[in-house]
Amino acid sequence: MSEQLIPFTTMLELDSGRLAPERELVERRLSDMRDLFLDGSAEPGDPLIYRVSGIPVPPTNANILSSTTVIEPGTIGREYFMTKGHFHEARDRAEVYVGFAGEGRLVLATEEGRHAVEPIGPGTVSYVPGGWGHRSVNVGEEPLVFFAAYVGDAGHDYTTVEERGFPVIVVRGDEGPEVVPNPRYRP
Ligand code: M6P
Ligand code: ZN
Repeated sequence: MSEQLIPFTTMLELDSGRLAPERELVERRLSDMRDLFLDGSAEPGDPLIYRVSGIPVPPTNANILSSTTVIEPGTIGREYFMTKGHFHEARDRAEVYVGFAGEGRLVLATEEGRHAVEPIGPGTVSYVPGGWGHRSVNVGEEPLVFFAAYVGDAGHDYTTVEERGFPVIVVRGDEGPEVVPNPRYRP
């Protein structure tokens, strides 16, 4: 056994997603992910899109990494605010998402081009199997708050998503959110 951890507890504020103590906070603004939105370069501002607050442990396959994510409400063009999205570097590593507040979608895709869209909201527990890239999208008017836990050595591969995109995107339609084919997807 490499490192013996001591048990610890973190308080999670369900509405805001805030963790106490806050150990590892990452903020993503539009400027960190402009090319991931269809109309990202046409948007003059640099809004805060989301925050990820992590509970760090040694990133080994014996540990479970976890974090809360808070995505602000809003759109870039018609496309809802979303996370960058990633595959796990270790492709077979799985993840669990638990929704707390707001209304969202979990967009998943395999490298073979299959896709799935699952709901995220208070009480949703979603399983992300190995091999499925994942991105979350806030389709509501309030912040979307969820918790995620994954195998510690999973790693984040952002390049595959930057280069190929997801097969579908989620946009604001006349009667609410619509899942439409991504015109820039490269199979
Ligand atoms: C969830 C988890 C994290 C991830 C975060 C934001 O909390 O899947 O591992 O970092 O969402 O997503 P991304 O890394 O794609 O920006
Ligand atoms: Zn993941």
